[in-house]
Amino acid sequence: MDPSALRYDFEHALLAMNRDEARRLLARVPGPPLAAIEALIVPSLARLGEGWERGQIALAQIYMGGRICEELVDTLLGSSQNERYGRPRMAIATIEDHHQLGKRIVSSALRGSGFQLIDYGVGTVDSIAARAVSDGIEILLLSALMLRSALRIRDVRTRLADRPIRVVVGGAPFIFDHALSREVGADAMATNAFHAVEVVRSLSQGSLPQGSLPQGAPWV
Ligand code: B12
Repeated sequence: MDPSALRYDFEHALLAMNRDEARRLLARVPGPPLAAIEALIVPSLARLGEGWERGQIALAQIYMGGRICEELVDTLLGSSQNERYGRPRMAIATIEDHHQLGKRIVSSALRGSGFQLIDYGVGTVDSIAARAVSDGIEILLLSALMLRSALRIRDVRTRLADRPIRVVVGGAPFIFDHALSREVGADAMATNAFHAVEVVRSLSQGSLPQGSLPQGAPWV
C-alpha cells in the first residue's frame, strides 16, 4: 500500500477514534515495530497537530488520537515493567510537559537496544535535577514538546552545574529549531528514537555521531 495513502487512512482512523482500524493499518507497515511507529504514528500526530493549529481539529480529537497511539505503542513495544539502572546510569523525563509519547518511544528503543533507564515521568526543574544528582545519573534524557518546557532545560543544566552528567534532548521544538539544543546547554540532541540510540551508544563510548552535537558544545 502507498505509504502516504496508509498515513492518510491512519490519520482518519485516529480522528474517527477507530482503534481497530488504526491497529489494522499499523500492522500493514513492513519492518520492526519501531520502524512502523516512526513511519506512521510520529508523522500522523504531527499532522494532526498542524490541523489543530489551523483550527480544523479539536483538542479532544488530539487527546483521543494520542491515547490510541499510546495503546498501540504499548502493544507494539510492551510496557516498561522492568525499570532499573544499567551502565551508563540513565534517566528520562519531561519538565511539566504531559506529552509523554515521544519519551515513551525513546525509552523503549533504548531498552530494545540493551540499555536500561529509569523514567522519572513529569517533573519540575528542581525535582529532576535533585533526583539525577542523588541517583548518580551519567546521561539525563529530557523530552519536550512545548517550547516553554524546552527552555526550562537550561535551568536543569544550571542546577547540574559542572557535575559529569550529559544532557541529551529531543522533541518537536528541537526539530523545528536546531540551535535550541545549544541554547539550553544540551550535550546532544536527537531527532527520533533510532537517532537517540545512536547518540547514547556513542556517548557511552566517548564519541558522538554526526549532527547530534550542538555547534560549539563546551565539552569537545
Ligand atoms: C498528541 C498531542 C497532545 C496530547 C498528548 C498525548 C500524550 N499522551 O502524549 C494532549 C492532548 C494531552 C496534548 C496536550 C496539550 N498540548 Co499538545 N500536542 C500533541 C501533538 C498533536 C502530537 C505530539 C506527539 O505525541 N507526537 C508524537 C511523538 C511520538 O513525537 P515526538 O514527541 O516529537 O517524539 C519523537 C521525536 O521528537 C523524538 N523525541 C521525543 N522526545 C525525545 C527525547 C529525547 C531525549 C530524544 C533523544 C528524542 C526525543 O523521538 C520521538 C520518536 O520519533 C503535538 C503536535 C506536534 N507537532 O508535535 C501538539 C503540541 C505539542 N501540543 C501543544 C499544546 C499547546 C498543548 C496544550 C497546552 C493544549 C492545551 N491548551 O491544553 C496541552 C499541554 C498539556 C501539558 N501541560 O503538557 C502545542 C505546543 C506549542 C508550543 N510550541 O509550545 C503543539 C505543538 C500543537 C500546536 N501545534 O500548537 N497534546
